[in-house]
Amino acid sequence: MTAPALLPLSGRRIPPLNLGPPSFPHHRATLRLSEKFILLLILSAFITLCFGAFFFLPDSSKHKRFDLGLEDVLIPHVNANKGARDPGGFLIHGPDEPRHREEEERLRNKIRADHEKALEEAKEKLKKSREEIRAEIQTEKNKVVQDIKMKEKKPLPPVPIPKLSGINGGDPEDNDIRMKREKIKEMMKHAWDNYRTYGWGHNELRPIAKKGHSTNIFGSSQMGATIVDALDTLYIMGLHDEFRDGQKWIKESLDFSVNSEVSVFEVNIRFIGGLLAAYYLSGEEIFKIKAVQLAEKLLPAFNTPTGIPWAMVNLKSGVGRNWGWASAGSSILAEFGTLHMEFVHLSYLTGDPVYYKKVMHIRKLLQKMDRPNGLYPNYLNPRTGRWGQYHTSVGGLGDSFYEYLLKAWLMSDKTDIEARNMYDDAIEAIEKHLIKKSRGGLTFIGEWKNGHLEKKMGHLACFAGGMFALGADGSRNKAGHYLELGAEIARTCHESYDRTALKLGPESFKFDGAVEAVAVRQAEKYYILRPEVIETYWYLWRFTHDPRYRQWGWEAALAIEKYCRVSGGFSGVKDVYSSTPAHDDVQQSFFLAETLKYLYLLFSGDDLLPLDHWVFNTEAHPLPVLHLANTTLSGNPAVR
Ligand code: DMJ
Repeated sequence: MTAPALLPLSGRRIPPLNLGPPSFPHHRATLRLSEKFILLLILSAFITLCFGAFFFLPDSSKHKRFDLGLEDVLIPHVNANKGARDPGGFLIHGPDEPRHREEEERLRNKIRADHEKALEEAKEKLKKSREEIRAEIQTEKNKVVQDIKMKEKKPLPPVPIPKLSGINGGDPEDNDIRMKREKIKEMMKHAWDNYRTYGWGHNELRPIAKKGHSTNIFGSSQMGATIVDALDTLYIMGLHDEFRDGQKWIKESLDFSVNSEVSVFEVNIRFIGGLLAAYYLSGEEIFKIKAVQLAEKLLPAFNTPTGIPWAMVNLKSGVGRNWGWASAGSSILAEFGTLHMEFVHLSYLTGDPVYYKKVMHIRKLLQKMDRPNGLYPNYLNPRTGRWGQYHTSVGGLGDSFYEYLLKAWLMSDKTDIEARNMYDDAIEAIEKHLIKKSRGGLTFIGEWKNGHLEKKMGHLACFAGGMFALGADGSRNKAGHYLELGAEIARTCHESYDRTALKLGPESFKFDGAVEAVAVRQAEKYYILRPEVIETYWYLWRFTHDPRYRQWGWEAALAIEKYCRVSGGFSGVKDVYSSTPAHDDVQQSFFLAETLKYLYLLFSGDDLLPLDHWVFNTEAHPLPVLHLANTTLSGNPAVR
């Protein structure tokens, strides 16, 4: 059997005819037939291509027809310059034919550019891993679902406005106090105006570099954190032009559909809290709408096996996770335990119980858990529902969880007895195990780590002086004791300021032998414009009217003015024990939300934001007490 001649490796690929011996006529005939078939196939493909191109290419007559159709729909009156129509509806070219050519050219270029872009995107896609592509698809799917949901959304139900008293006023009678209050307002203007000039739309400001700044808690997007955080301070100070400027930005530019991973806690206390407070103070619907839009974006963070939310959530994809540094993959007590006030208000305003249910679920779960020595550890694993490291603190990682138990009770017009009981139990355990007196007679709150008390108190823990005073009324027959405890904490924190060169407090201070209320490690000597000490002075002032609190507050204001003020705003300092401090070049958003607000309130009359009508969230955003008559969660159409 002779094999047919091999095809050449290059050149013409069609074999010569009559290749094989006559004994294989059938084979040769088959070969010829298939060759013809291939030729036919190529020819027909070519014709199809030409035919397709004829329809596909941006042919001018086709465009004219397409143009005509759209024009009929969108522009009912034919523009005289565009040429007349013949009775059949086709354009008769008039004097502006060159313009049509230009238009065709523009369209052709656009199609070319679109194709190139699509090609580039396809190339980029091919570089990505399977996982990345899958995540992108999921993100797109989520977006579609979200968009459909938003479209289906009914308008928010009308609800009764809780009693709002004291949103203006507080003018002090005393001249000296009035002058001090004016000075604080001027500081606020300096902080705001510089942010307006150099950082507008960014989350925070670098007052020395004079540009925008951000940290990972706000994700990768610029969401104007300072604008949202500062709004209610502007409002109560009567800075209405600035307030309106912020409102305009929020309406036009604040967008939560961003691919950005944010801290659920920080976004809740600063953004949702700030928007809700701005809504209640001004009555402007836009703030309520934005607060609800954002809250919806946070809800996927609760999709964990236990319902304890992740610390972070991607606003676009809804994917959540925890901080890498947290013990055993845990969520943080002060983060998942500081949602209650805002979420109850969201349910109140929307008539949708989903928010309320989320935070009540957290509470129920915590109630069921064993607590070592009656203390709540700072770490809880959202997958297993087990505590992480046994570390309890009233400063960072724990602080506002206790604050929100007390404030949940206050905000409910003292009807949420369960929250009050949890607060009382927690504070009793804290007092027993964490609160001590130093040799020099200073009361401090230490940190409990695996059965050992670390005699160190953070600046953050100084807020507890105010909390103890606020919770005194309604405690288990120990009102005097808690007011006194609050005053002692205020004194200790004041000492931590007074024992520095700048009269500003360090981030954290020790009680160790001869060391009392002083930072030891270099890394703990900074002051980043934090509010907690001034917050405590204000609460103590409201409850006692002891002039020392105004005096201490004024000392702090002067020190901030002297050492933190720069031409581009206010900056933190790196070492409060050095008389020539280096600046950290960050103007934190909480400086405008909290530090300056508490100072302003300290030099205002008690009729401004009275505490029996307003409860301040942990970022100093005032939310009204939901008085019994108004506390329907289903939305009551009676008022508004
Ligand atoms: C603020 O964002 C809040 O007060 C929070 O509860 C913890 N501390 C910062 C300011 O120090």
